[in-house]
Amino acid sequence: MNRLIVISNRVSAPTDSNSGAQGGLAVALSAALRENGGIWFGWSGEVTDKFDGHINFQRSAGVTSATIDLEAQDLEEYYNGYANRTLWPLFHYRIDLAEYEREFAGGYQRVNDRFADTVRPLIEGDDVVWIQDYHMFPLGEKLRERGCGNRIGFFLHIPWPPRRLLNTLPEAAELAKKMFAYDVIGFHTQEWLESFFDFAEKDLGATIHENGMVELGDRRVLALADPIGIDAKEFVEGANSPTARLAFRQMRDSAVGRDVIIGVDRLDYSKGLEERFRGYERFLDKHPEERKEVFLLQIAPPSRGTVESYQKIRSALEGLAGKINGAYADVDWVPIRYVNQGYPRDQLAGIYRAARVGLVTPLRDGMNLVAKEYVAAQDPDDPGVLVLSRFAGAAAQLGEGAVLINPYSAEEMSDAIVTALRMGREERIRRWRLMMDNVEKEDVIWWRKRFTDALMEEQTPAPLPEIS
Ligand code: GDG
Repeated sequence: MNRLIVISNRVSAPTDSNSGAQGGLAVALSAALRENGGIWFGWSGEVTDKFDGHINFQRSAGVTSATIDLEAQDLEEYYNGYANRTLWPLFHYRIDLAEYEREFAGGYQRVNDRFADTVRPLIEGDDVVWIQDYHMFPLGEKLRERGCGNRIGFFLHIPWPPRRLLNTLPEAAELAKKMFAYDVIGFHTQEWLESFFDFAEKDLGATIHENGMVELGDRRVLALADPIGIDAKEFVEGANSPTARLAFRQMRDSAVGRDVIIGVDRLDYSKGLEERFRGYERFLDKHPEERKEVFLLQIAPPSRGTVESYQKIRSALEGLAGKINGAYADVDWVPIRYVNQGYPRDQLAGIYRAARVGLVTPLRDGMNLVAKEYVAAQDPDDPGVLVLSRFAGAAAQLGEGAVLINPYSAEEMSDAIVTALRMGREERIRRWRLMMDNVEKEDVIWWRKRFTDALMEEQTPAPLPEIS
């Protein structure tokens, strides 16, 4: 069996202190590393005065991780800069927020060189390399330049934007050409895959073959749609754990008979939180009879707080929540409970289960795992309703069971909340079953296998089923 070398910006391999607290992606990749052997390589999270290429190896729970420290300037230009101020907004269709600075692009290349220099000697014989996400687009090419002839795959966890948007990036064509250094590239949905095909064909002159093979000059890459899932089994167990049961009871007690509408998102402008608050405000305005019967619990742990656009969205949301609460609250009721902190996974599962409505309304999202976690946490005999943005990758799999909305429309959001609150138990169970079947079948292990099978066996995966 081939060893697997996973490379990502941060390493979330299991450690003695985080076991049980890893997310689905980390669980799936750790399981693959345990089965195949290999290494998870990435940035340590630590800053050093002078980069020296030193690798810190650790082995825990059957997984070896290898990490490097980076310089403060690296992080400013590569991570806060190119990754989070250039690529993240652009790939989420926010060219108004995207910053195109040469030093960001330079720092991004430099850090990818540092990754390539340090990881290259660790790659042996027939190891298979799997690179994760937008921090590392050029890494495959840089490994090739250093003589790496191994199979290399790349998975993009965020959308691939339409070509007319991508072309606002000065080095768009160079960036896209780097995808041809890989053997297999994966996207969450058919839509992102087709956006890539479109760019490859129209802007690079590549040829797209029926089976997903894309040819540019003498390079060929297999491009596929491979939607990520959650560890459904583990999540269902978590939702039935003593911690989750306690969180469920406490939530229901504090709701005093009111329906809970839940939102859980990293505090990020792509998640559509402002639009969600405005949609909820519209609902309160149009349905006075529902006021005091419900409240919105929005959990939004801050992220990327050193980037200005994240500071802005944070203060905009504080203002908006304050305004809505000020306008509608009464002595015995507050319409929005807005919480800027994270909770342990099992506790979160109990809170999801206590909520009658899951509001997942990103303006654009590669997949969105919260939607799947909300579904997995429900009580099969009395499940809640998922209200889901049609612009989340998850809509392609959960669209038949969820109430789909356009998150830009406060009217649609308001109507969907009413539909969800008034939905009868039978209809809720019917819709939940449709979604849960998918969450269980296309879980994170399925996702990982679909990709690594293609990468290791050069096998083209079956096309995704069409969902009307
Ligand atoms: C990127 C893509 C894609 C959130 N609050 C708490 C908490 N979370 C966890 C959720 C979920 C994860 O964070 C968020 O995952 P998402 O998929 O929703 O979003 P991104 O972070 O933007 O992830 C996305 C994903 O990559 C995977 O490919 O789906 O489209 O943008 O697991 O549960 N976890 C805990 N406490 C919290 O308060 N424990």
